[in-house]
Amino acid sequence: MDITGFELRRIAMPLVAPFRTSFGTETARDVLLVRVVTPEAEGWGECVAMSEPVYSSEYVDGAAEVIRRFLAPPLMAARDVTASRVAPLLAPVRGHRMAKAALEAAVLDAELRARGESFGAFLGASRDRVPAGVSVGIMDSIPELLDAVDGYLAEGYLRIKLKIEPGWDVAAVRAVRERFGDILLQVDANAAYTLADARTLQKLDDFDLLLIEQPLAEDDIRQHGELARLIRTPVCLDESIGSVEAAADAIALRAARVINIKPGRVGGYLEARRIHDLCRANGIPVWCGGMLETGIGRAANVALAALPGFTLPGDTSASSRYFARDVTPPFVLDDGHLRVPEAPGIGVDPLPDALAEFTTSSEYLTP
Ligand code: OSB
Ligand code: MG
Repeated sequence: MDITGFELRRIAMPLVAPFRTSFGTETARDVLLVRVVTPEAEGWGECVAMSEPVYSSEYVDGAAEVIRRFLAPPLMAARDVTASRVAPLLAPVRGHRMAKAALEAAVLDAELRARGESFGAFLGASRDRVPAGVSVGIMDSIPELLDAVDGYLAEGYLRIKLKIEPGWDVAAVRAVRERFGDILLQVDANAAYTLADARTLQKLDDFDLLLIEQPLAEDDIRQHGELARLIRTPVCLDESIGSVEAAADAIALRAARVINIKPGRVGGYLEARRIHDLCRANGIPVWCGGMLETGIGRAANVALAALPGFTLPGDTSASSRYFARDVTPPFVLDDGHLRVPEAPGIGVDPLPDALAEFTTSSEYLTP
């Protein structure tokens, strides 16, 4: 495919409730969408960078700028661009994986729409639906947390993930375990602890958690290995895994017994599949993380989560967990699961009215 142009569209999506993590509170999702135009088909990609560089070093304005100046031009100058050529063409630019992933996803969507193949079929999905977990933010009080978890369980979510930070950890986990009994339960610290907190984290051993996600800083892969020897709860890495090489290091250092795969964090769906394949060959379970995506990113994530190595429920919640109105037909929970789209490409089309309602800016890049 030759690329005619890229539309960069910014949308502002109000969240149904504030979402608090150890790095801050989100009340709206500020999203950069990429639409690639080619003579054969158009394709959509969602950039998962957040407004501020607090989950990782990327942020939305920076992603838009690096796409405009450094990433879109080489793709528009190249001939016969396919998704598999995007990462090699962009390799001279260091980092900026979320920006690169959005471009690769848009090109892959266009390529698959042009040949009538779905994301799931292309990636190697082995199921037509995936179990849904839900990520529950830090609350002002334990009663509020218990109400929130109660509501999600009543909706049918099959696994609960509690966000934790120093001061909101052992008591919150104990309260949820005591109230709801034998549910699938895990925690996510978003890098809020250090090895000096090992004694606190050991206290979580009593609660039969599926895993503790990213307790230590992004760069501390070796220290995660140390921590893993001090606690019984399996350590899962999120922020630390930016590539298949990082995943291989984490496995070799015994720093991760489980890996959270987010396509945006690792530079795209093709790298995400490589990490899945590596983990599967090494007996490391993986699950699909989330970044509060709209239906565009969610559609592709659900397809990825249907690969055979995704043996744990992901943060692939229904649209209603995030937004009163989504930009695609909403993803809904059915018996605790989301259906994998079967139509070509990501399998869903943005709704023009919804897109128009949330759009804050749009620009069209041409060669
Ligand atoms: O660490 O998994 C995370 C949301 C934004 C940034 C980082 C994370 C999260 C979540 C929510 O936990 C996942 C989701 O429901 O999309
Ligand atoms: Mg996480």
